[in-house]
Amino acid sequence: MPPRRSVKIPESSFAWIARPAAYNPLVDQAGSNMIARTADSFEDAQSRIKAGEPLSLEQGIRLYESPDIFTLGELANSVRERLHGRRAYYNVNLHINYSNYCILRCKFCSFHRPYSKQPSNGDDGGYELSIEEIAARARAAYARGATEVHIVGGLHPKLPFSYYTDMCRAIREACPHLHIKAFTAIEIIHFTRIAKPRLTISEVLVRLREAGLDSMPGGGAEIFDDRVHDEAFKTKVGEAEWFEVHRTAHELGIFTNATMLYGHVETPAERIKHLIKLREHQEASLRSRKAHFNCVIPLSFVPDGSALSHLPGPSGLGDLKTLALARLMCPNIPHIKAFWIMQTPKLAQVSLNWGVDDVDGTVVYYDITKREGGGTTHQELTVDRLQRLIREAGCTPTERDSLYHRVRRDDNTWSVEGGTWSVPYNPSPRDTDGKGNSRPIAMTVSC
Ligand code: V47
Repeated sequence: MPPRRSVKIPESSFAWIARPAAYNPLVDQAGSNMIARTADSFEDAQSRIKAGEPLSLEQGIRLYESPDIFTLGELANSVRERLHGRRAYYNVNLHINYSNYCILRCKFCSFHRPYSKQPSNGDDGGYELSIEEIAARARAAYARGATEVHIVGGLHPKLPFSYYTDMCRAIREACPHLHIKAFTAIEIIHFTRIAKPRLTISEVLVRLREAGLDSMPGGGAEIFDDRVHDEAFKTKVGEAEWFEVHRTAHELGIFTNATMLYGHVETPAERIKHLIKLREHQEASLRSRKAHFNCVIPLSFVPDGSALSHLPGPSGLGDLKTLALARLMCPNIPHIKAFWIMQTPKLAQVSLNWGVDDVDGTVVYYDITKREGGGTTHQELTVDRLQRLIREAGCTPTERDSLYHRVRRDDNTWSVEGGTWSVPYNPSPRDTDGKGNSRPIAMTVSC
């Protein structure tokens, strides 16, 4: 193993928006002879990272392929520390998946169910939640101190656009300060088509915002590549539409996130190209739009139950390298999130020293993948457990809201730093560990 080298980056090089005008990361094509042609690109990459300059495709590939994994981790960590010091973010949230009926058949997805005209009584594993049920779940989470509800679902063939606006309105009414982060770009395109009369992306977003939508999650991006698209999610709208939705949202001042689903049929070069496309979009948004991406979330493919279940999925080292590359390739996107539901709490914890600064949140219920929680939808990390994972990694647990403002908790109220209101809540019930120490009752994930 090569010796560990320490990488020091001056505090002042917070240059994550800067980029030389002549730089074009897509000029080079990924290919087998590229690594040989760029023997010195690893060293070049290090100096570019130190200078806060963006990396090329070939430099990204070189870093990914390098056996010097310690230097890769240290480089990614140096960027993370330049942006966030030793802070590691989490939030108190609730995920709601409103329906698993979907008109698409993405091969990586084990969540979707075909819709049948006959009432199924749930025998087909399909479901759709009523607005009342969704509002009740949001209300209960809000009463326990959640600051965010994250809502996504399948592309339902029958529900009208009003279902989605009514959903936002009902939550907004029941929970005035709960941040509603909802609907992937793919769902937004679906809404433009089901609305009667049809609406533009901008019209859909404006109506959702009027109904209470605050920001959008980053799902549905998968891998921006035609070959991968045709092989793994052919019927889904492609990269152009995904970016059009996010561009429109940013123009309207709606902040969004961006994902990358890795570890299925794509190559490392295709991952790095995906990250470069996110960086370029971000650059345009930072330059001329009202909002931008807040974070990149590399999602580790969970093969179980999908049409690609014969694939092994990413290894632990593959997870770490991909998270580190996300940090290094996208220095202009403030946060890199490891979603513990997919990377596992253990790996999310380790990744906090590999470029990651955010581990998402308490989640509570999650139906899209089921790795944790014994195969059930109840997949929850308590705040105590999130904080412990973060502290053990040598970081300072920092509760954030959905837009990365710090959240303050005093007695039984929470407020956002600099905000003008505070929200009362009742923390989750606690029991004792038999030695008189209190502990939260819900604890389904061991780590
Ligand atoms: O769009 C589907 C992916 C996404 C699988 O924005 C899978 O803060 C792994 O986007 N294995 C939904 N991934 C999740 C998502 C997300 C999660 C957490 C935070 C945020 C955020 C966004 O999950 C889907 C798809 O890309 N996905 N199936 C699977 N088998």
